[in-house]
Amino acid sequence: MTTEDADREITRWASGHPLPEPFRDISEELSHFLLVYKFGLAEIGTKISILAEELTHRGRHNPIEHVSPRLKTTSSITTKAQRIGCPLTLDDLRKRIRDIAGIRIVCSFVSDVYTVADMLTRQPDVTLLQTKDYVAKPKPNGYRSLHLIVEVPVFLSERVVHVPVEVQLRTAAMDFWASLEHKIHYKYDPAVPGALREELAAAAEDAARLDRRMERLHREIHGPRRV
Ligand code: 0O2
Repeated sequence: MTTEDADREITRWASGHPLPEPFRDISEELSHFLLVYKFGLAEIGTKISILAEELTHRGRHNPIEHVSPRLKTTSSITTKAQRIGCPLTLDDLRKRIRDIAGIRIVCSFVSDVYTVADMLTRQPDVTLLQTKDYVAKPKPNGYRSLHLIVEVPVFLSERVVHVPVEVQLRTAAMDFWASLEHKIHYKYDPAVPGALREELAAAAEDAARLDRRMERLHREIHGPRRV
């Protein structure tokens, strides 16, 4: 979901569109709860745009291909809460579900994934809460991405809230694979046939090989990287 979609969702919830059962009586509170995550996303989105524009302006390699922010839908929040045994109260959701706001950053090369993660987490107002490095240690199905949970301060009219945002960093090849895998997974839910699973795992290896090759070519053309 993009931030424009998020705006629409928030308006929908605030205007009493049918919500999952536990949230029906608290739609106003819920829309405020979600608004804060939208602001957290905007903060991280701005930081990423600044990095990309500044690097381009300085004639340096811009490691960021594209960025897509998304806010979890209420039904996806509810499903996750039920799966992890989190009570459906806003306080519990706030504490236990830290990927309500998420932003995916697609980079050109594998080294860019780490460079951008480093540039972001070195900023003094960004607190790194968790790192899951599925690039160094891919999931058994072949999934690769660097996942960070970071917290940023959001300055409201009367208080400051610290908002967790899940940042997923990956290359274009990893993104291509993950998007196809997601569609296949969805189509065959719950069980992807074994042969297809194996082929997907092999395709993930092909994508990783392509990433290595492109990075090597890039270095040969431009010399050692200097972001
Ligand atoms: P959406 O639509 O992006 O919200 P969780 O699975 O969320 O309970 P955790 O520890 O938060 O547990 O998950 P993790 O490992 O950090 O990964 C969560 C997100 O990463 C997923 O979000 C996907 O976006 C992506 N992801 C993780 N594993 C895979 C995978 O095997 N294939 C693909 N295509 N994407 C993956 P959600 O919540 O599933 O969906």
